[in-house]
Amino acid sequence: MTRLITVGGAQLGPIARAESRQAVVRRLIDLLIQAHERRCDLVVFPEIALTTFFPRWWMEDQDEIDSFFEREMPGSATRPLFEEAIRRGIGFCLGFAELAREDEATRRYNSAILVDKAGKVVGKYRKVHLPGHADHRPEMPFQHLEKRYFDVGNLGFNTWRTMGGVMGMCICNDRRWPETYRVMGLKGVEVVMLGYNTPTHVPWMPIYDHLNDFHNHLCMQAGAYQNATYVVGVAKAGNEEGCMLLGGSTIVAPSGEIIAMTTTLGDELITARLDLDLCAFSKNAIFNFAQHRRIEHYGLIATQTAAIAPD
Ligand code: CDT
Repeated sequence: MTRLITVGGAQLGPIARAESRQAVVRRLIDLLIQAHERRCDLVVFPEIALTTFFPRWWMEDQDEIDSFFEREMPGSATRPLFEEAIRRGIGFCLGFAELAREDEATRRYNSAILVDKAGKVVGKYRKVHLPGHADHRPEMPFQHLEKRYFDVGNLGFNTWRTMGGVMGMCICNDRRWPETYRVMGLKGVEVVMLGYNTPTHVPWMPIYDHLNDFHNHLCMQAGAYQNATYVVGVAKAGNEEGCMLLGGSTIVAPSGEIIAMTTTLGDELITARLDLDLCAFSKNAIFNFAQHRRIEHYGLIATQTAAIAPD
């Protein structure tokens, strides 16, 4: 029997710094309702989907910083989203800034959760690759202070068997690293879900500005193809508080082909019907380890890797 699921990518336009959680959640619910009307089983929201992308500002007041973080999920502002999703029987993946208590210490993560059709949080991911800088750069038109505000994710790259498939998550900059997909690929992933906030201009490294769209799609298409998985990459897009954010949210098939893509820089839903058996086909044919990569090759690769490893 063919395993088919329908997924949505719910791109968000800009979120103003002053926009309330309640107003943002209403936008998310609107997109979720559209996704339900288009028969989605699951909808993917962007990275830090509940507030503006606050790491662009240097802040020193801890209360101000913490006002961008969620202490519980769902909390009072996000509960309506969970309730609407349960009512409609639709799962979702949501990126947010997480404030957690671990070993009696406060930690802050750039996180995403996977919520099943019954409203249960079945998976959590905390961003591993935190881009930008930790020092104050007031001369820049905007900053990217993820290294200042977040701890490095401590949950690894996992997969979850839920909603008819093997699901995985990563966040924004993670998508540029082949290991991200590889680790999930080795755990059988069939749908990688990720959100991003990607400035179209990086003030301290403008050399690749003109290639932003290309690199965005290049890494997701390569990750999908080489690991025989679908990838759903969803942007927060448009001019957010003077910082232009890339759009181009896409759904990529295991063939590496883009099968859906947004055409605006605003709130916009894309959908695609995924045939998860296509993943199984590629994993068992083109990328079949047992058939195509004999064990002595691992020894060779290990030797070469050891030879170039730094001291
Ligand atoms: N949010 C995020 O990870 N953005 C980065 C761009 C950072 S520019 C310093 C990305 O890789 O898209």
